Amino acid sequence: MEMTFRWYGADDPVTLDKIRQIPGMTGIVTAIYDIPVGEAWPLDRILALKKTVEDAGLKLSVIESVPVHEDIKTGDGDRDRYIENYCTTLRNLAQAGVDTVCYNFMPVFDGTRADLAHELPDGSNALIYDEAQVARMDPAAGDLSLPGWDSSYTKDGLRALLDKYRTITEEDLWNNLKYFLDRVIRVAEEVKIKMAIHPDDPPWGIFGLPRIITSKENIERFLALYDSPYNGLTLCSGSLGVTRTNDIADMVRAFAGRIHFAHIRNVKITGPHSFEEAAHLSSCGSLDIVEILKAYHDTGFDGYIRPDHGRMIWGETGRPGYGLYDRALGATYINGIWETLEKLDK
Ligand code: DNO
Repeated sequence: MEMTFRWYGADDPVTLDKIRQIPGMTGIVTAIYDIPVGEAWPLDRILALKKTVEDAGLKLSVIESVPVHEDIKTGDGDRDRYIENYCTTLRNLAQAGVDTVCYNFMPVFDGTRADLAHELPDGSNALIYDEAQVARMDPAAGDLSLPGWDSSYTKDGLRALLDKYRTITEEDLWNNLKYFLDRVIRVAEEVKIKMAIHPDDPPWGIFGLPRIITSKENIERFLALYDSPYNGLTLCSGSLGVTRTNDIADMVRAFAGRIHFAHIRNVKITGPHSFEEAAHLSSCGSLDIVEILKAYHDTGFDGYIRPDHGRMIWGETGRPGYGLYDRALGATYINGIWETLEKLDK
């Protein structure tokens, strides 16, 4: 496996120089953030990003994410043009040496939380999802602040988009996903980019919007939509793991070969549809991180891995979930487990 860290670009208070000092850290996960969703990423912009990362002594390992335009998810409007642009982006990324791309197929909202800075008993702050709190939120009010969301919609634009989704069922979303995969994976195969869909976070419908990448069964269905190693997964333990019926270690074993990117995050389940994000250490949350890593190790995982969201600790401020300190602790914990598994194997 290759250890990586997410970096949000030149504005990220967590700089590449700091990331390089985390033991065992070699790869960067990032994106170009100022190109409107749906437009193709020019090769020179990608090469400039790669140079910035390499000048800092790191490798541009994964793009998270090349976002999918809503017309593709709703299956109307300009979807063919946006798919064409998506393919151009993949071709350009491949030319720059990128081999893994993460994306998601969540309607309108990406990872959704009730509170981005909930204070835990130890004084740290974490992202939490509380069913009752989310039920009181009005997405059309346009005041949602979410960890990984493109918030560039106007209020009217958002309302119109939410209206459009009223008639879109889960089956429609499956069909539109297949339409996308049939066109994009062909190109991914040609240019050798492993596509890695990120599961829905949380893995259930929110605000009346359908979500489909939510469970083992649905992931099996997803993989069968286009049966190719290039049609693969970002297996995010914290997204899927908030539902007790999702057994992450079992999925790692079942989907070996199709998982290209591993997100390691621990979560503490606090109710049927409620959870808090936790420190990576197994005993801090509901997931057995050693079991999960053992499953990756046993199945010969050789893709990219990254510590996922961290809490805000030691007075750090910055992008919720993406501070330096707790994620660096997470990386070190993962490296410790992995080193142990490697030695025990010999
Ligand atoms: C939030 C992240 C998501 C994720 C995308 C992948 O913190 O988990 O924004 O990067 O869904 O496309």
